[in-house]
Amino acid sequence: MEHYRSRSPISSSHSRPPAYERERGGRGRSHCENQRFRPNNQRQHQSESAAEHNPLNSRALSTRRELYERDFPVYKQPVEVGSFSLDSERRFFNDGRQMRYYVEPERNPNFDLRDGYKDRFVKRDDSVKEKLDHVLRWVVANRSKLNSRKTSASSCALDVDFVTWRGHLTKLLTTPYETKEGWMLAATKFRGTIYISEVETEAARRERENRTERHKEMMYWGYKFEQYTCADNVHGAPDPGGVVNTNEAFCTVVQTRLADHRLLFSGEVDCRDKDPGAPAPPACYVELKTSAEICTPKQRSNFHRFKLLKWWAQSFLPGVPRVVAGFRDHEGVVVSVETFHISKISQLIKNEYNCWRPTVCMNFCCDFLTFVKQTVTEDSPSVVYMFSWEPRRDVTFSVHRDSQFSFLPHWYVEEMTRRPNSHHQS
Ligand code: 0WD
Ligand code: CA
Repeated sequence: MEHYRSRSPISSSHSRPPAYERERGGRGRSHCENQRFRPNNQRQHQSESAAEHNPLNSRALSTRRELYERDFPVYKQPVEVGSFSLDSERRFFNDGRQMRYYVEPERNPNFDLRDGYKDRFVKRDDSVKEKLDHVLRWVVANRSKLNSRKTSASSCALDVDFVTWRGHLTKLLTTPYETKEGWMLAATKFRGTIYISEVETEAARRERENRTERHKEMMYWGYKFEQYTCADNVHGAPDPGGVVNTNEAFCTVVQTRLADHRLLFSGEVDCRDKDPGAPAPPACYVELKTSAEICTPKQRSNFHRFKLLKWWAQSFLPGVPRVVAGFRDHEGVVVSVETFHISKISQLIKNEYNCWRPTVCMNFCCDFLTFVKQTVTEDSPSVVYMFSWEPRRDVTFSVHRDSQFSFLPHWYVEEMTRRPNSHHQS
């Protein structure tokens, strides 16, 4: 099968820790300052392989890691352009009312994560597929912030190439290393912007419908840890006696650029630093995680190779600088708490044999988005290009017109088709 390669120049293959591009308009800036340290043989190999394939004829995209071992692509420092909240009944609010504040726990807190599972837990109905709806509601309410500044009369209604959830991008970043779960991503071009929304695979639906009682309870543990470490108010304290309701969410909306792809995406944020001197969002945000305690070298290695990959990808994308992890035993008791700085994770894993590399994740995502741009040519809200991937296969796509897969709601299409002036703001 053919594989697709980006036409972007492959400038060098040295590894360097991922960093955000801070300069404005830094697109043309060389990111090869350390070129003299670059191993030449790899560059040679990659240039040849890039020349062998004609991207314009590509119907599939390879996910083989070795194809993405090149220089780290430009990834601009993500900028928060807004936020929204979902309340206990999953209602949308164009504000930060669900923001929570991180309260640092003891190093060995003995939190009981099983507490309240039976009697103080309201679980979101995950058979309800919300698709991009909340993000689109935010776009409609904040349209003026996003309108193209240079060419207000251009065909591009929004000043971005892609709109999606952060979680979908996380899946793309981890794809070259994923061996178990495939994905389906639906893409629709509307007024020059491509919207990407996940579709649940058959395998994922079966998994969801056949979860064991133990698995369901363990899914609660992560939310319970949040309750032990978050306060609703800046001067407040956590309330472990309260109800855990997974309908509630605070989501950041960030804008950034990956190579020549302008991205707008939203991600759920667990909490923020409560210090008034903390940096502005997203740098003040804290991601909370739970994980099984690490007792053996094998467990440590698996933690580095699999868990830290997912944690890194999820937080690196929106520029969340740290993850606070609660390590729990088999009974769901948090025995220790540790902070991981996203910028230090690549150092932490560097001695791990055959481990993941941030540059592979970012280059694959970048090439996937290029592939999507080349494929998704028809600009119509009811046309869906379905990109599908299964482990050990290439990414392929199929086209669907006016099908069950169409995901841009009528209210969104109508609102965005109106002239900007006729838009009444609340
Ligand atoms: O319906 C779907 N297939 C999806 C819905 C897939 C992915 C996301 N979502 C929606 C949900 O409405 C959720 O509120 O996106 C929101 C979160 O978006 P995200 O930040 O892009 O998603 P992700 O990075 O995968 O997850 C962040 C957090 C999770 O925390 P952990 O620490 O476990 O990664 O969002 C929560 C969860 O707490 N979360 C969800 N909440 C409700 N429904 C879902 C979901 N399907 N997925 C993750
Ligand atoms: Ca979390």
